[in-house]
Amino acid sequence: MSKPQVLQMGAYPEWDMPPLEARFGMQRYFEAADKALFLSTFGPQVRAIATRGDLGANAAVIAVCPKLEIIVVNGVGYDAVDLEACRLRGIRVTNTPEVLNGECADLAVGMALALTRGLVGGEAWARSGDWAAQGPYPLQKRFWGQRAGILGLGRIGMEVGKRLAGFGMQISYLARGPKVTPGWQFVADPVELARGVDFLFVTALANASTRHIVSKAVIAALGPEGMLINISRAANVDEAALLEALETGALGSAALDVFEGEPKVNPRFAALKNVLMQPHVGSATFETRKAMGKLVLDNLVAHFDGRPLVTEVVL
Ligand code: 8YV
Repeated sequence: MSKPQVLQMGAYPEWDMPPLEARFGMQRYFEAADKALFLSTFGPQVRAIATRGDLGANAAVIAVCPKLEIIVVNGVGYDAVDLEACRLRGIRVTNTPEVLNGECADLAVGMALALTRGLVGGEAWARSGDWAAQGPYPLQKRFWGQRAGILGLGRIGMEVGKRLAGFGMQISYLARGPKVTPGWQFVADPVELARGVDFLFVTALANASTRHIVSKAVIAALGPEGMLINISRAANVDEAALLEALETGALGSAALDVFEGEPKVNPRFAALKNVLMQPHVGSATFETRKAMGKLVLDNLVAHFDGRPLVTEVVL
């Protein structure tokens, strides 16, 4: 029996490919020189799309795959998948939740600590000879014991909170409603949340209702001593307002793992010393990416074996 044909939207780590190729016909869309021709050639045969959180599957791609049954996302974020197109056609969607919670939370807190204590500049100060030439590195700000807000208290947000509690932080959060927490304060409004904290961590899933939830007003409320940390999606932040606030000093600093138009990043960010930039590496460790790749495989195999999916997204 011929293998089910799978449209692979982007590269996966090399260790993911042998088990996928053993079961499926992996059609590498991302390697095609003429992508329109590739889709017209393979789209009619495709029964599954294997994609990534940053790549998704838009309506145009879904439309040229009339036999499409399932879209598996290597990533927890499925905002780049056209869910309405999937709902209309009964196409199933899976993602890779839970396995990356700790990794993403580590990066969020690590970025905030590094930026607060000037670790990037300190490394350059020690390595460049500035220490010997100019003396002690300039004093930085305290991280532990400050006030932290978590915008979106989902699985990743909870892990961020646990880590911040270890730093003795006073924690408040915004969610659809109050959650069971170890004494953290629920705040229903993002501006009010931002006004009361020194650090604002953005961990909310990205969808139409969260677009620009970090608005100009939220950024202003966070203020000239505040730090914004975003490990979710760039769409959750008004990036134009963020850049203006960082350039004028209306916002103190930002630690960002996601950007509009990534991997092409607005060059204005690179000119700013009050920004720590990371190249969308929240889940990017060997251990977590292996776990994510296994979920992609397990969901595909379960679907075509007629078994329940492992991590199905409720559409
Ligand atoms: C990567 C992510 O973009 O989990 C997500 O949603 O954004 C990241 O893990 C990618 O999906 C990893 O393949």
